[in-house]
Amino acid sequence: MSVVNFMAEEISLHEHLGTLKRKELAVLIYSFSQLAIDIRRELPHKLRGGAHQKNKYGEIRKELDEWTNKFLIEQLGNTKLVNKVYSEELSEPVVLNSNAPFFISLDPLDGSSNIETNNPFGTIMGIYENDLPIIGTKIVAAAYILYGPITTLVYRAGGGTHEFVKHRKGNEDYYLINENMKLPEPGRVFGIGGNPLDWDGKFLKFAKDLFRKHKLKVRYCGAFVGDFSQILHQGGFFSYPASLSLPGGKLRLFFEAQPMSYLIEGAGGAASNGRERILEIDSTCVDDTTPLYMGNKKIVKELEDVLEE
Ligand code: AFP
Repeated sequence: MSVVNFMAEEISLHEHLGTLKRKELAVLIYSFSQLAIDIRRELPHKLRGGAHQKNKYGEIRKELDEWTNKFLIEQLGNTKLVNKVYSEELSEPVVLNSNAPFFISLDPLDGSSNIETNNPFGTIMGIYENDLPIIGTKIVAAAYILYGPITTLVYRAGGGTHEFVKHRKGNEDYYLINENMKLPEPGRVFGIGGNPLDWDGKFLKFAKDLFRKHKLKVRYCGAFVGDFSQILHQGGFFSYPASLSLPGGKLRLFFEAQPMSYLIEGAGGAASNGRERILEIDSTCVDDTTPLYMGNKKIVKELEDVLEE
């Protein structure tokens, strides 16, 4: 991984995106980064918002979920680059501009159950040139924002996976901190969602081996973006597995798994549903969920072998 000292050699997101051949893609990702700055500003005012109705997955929506969803869709419409938006929060897609080049999958506030406890959460966006549902290998770009103690943005648009930080007061740009990221080998941490008593025996044994054999330490924050960031920086394994009560997993294929799998592959990692690469799942329903196993290639391969036995 090439680590850039941003004090000595500042490369802004704007400059970095300027190297993309597809200028419209650069504008869309940059607009997304700017919307996240507005979202971040709103967080203190809406943190205590009460629960409203349920989303299509039966989960309670927070005030901030609703606001972020509405804000992002309206503002993405203003870019005139987005044809249709599919959001985790909406039952139906929203057509913004039927002549525009991009189709978007959006998880407006990933990890919103962390709002109350003031733990990290984020926003995930997948960018496509074709309407959804579509096989993940056709994804054109993906980006996420992590609203942690600092705001970071990770994007990939065909090449490597890069990380930026919004670090200067009064300056509305982000600056490169990690270019062409590579998952460290061997990995150091793992996080697994769900209830071990609800896991298949083979997966439970595999999880114990992450301690016993691979000597990984547990890190789980309950927001995919936060857990993903730990694996991206420290290497290891993240999973929200198939379980007895949720054989199809919990995480959403198009809103969470596909964009993040594209990002981890860009950093030399792998992502699987236990049998096949996430990016090769041929789904016909945009609301599908999937078991998800991602991280260092060797560990993901080992997991697939264990589940196949
Ligand atoms: P919410 O957005 O409803 O909090 O769900 C977040 C999420 O989809 C993903 O970000 C986490 O990895 C996972 O769910 C956490 O689930 P648990 O609360 O069951 O650990």
